[in-house]
Amino acid sequence: MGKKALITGITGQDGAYLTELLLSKGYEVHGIKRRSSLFNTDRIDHLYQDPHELNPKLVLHYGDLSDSTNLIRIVQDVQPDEIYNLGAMSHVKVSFDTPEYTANADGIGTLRILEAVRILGLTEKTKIYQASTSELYGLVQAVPQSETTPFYPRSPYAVAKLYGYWITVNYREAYGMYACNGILFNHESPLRGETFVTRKITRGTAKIAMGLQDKLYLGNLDAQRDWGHAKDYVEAMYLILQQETPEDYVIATGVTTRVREFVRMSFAETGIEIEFKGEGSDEKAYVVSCSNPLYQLPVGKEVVAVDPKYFRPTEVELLIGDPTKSNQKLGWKPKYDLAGLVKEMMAADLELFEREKLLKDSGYSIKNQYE
Ligand code: NDP
Ligand code: GDR
Repeated sequence: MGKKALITGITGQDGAYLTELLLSKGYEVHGIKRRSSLFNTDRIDHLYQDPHELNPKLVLHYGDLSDSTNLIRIVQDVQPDEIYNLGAMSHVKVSFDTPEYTANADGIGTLRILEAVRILGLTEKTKIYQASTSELYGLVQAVPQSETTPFYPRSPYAVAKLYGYWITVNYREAYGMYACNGILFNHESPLRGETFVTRKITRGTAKIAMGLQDKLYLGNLDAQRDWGHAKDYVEAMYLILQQETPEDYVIATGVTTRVREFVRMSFAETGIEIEFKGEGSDEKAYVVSCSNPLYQLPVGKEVVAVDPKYFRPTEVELLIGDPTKSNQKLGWKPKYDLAGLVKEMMAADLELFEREKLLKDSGYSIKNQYE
């Protein structure tokens, strides 16, 4: 019989790619989705089967990481071989607005998963993957950051994830559970949430190039991130649970890039060259040339400006991961580089807004959604 996996956060970016991967490996996949007033399964709808079919390979359960009774019941029903705990309030800036909720879902939520497995007597059977993060490193202590670099979290999100990290280590040591942290650096894709910086940039760039948006407002353009592709990173999650012994791993590309450069690369995908001028809150980017006849903007047009409302009370300035351990022990290597990632994200967003452009060109008024 094939293995059973339970994924919290199945409706998110990573949940969708991981579900696709595990289904392709013959797993029966169970996912926990939250009740919401609108449909929230867009990212996995293409994988979903009619629940009335016999033995569906993908099963969704209503639930929430803040409800331990619900988690215990689901783990009891499913009896999973592997649990991937991806559910979280995952937006760093928003965690400053909702710190208590973030601690509950991201910190105590991890404890609830571990306890469910322990209470149900599944410690020998069920392996657990905890979605830990490079945000744990926070204020730079050393670079590149590896499994042994000290943590210094800089947001309520990162502090909640710090609890999740250590409670996972503690349950492994105290109860002999196969429970591991993947310390994943930023990973993006066309499925990335619209308010994270890369997707905000590729969406904004596509809309500006098509004449659907005037300008893109961003925060700290100097921040440096080690960006990979989510498709590569879910492979690592799977590998972490297939080892002889449970251990923690850094998953990263080892290359870091500034937000400003990500913006420049995105515009370049439309044939629009831009240049940045000014400093701090006064920095702006202007059009220098347009080589693609489809995307013509006036030379000198201001396309990017800084809005300090996107600054964070405490920022993580520099992340660059050292993936040596995962390269060597897991045999994991990313297939995408940053150029390939930007190309794929831009192509997807240009296609997404093609329909909107057609409507606009036909005289329909378009409602803009800004972040
Ligand atoms: P997303 O924000 O795309 O997805 C988060 C998922 O968690 C969604 O399915 C969301 O549901 C669900 N969720 C939120 N709150 C709760 C809750 N209280 N109970 C149950 N489910 C909840 O994140 P990603 O897919 O990008 O990231 C996956 C995990 O990896 C997260 O834990 C994140 O913190 C962590 N991580 C992400 C990195 C990245 O660069 N992407 C890097 C390192 C770690 P809904 O769809 O209803 O909102
Ligand atoms: P991050 O991702 O905080 O690293 O967390 P995000 O894309 O939100 O920010 C990256 C950097 O870009 C700067 N920035 C902006 N960010 C946003 N969202 N919006 C803006 O307008 C903007 N302008 C500049 C930020 O200040 C920051 O320095 C992500 C999440 O997926 C976490 O869940 C995960 O743990 C980490 O990555 C690794």
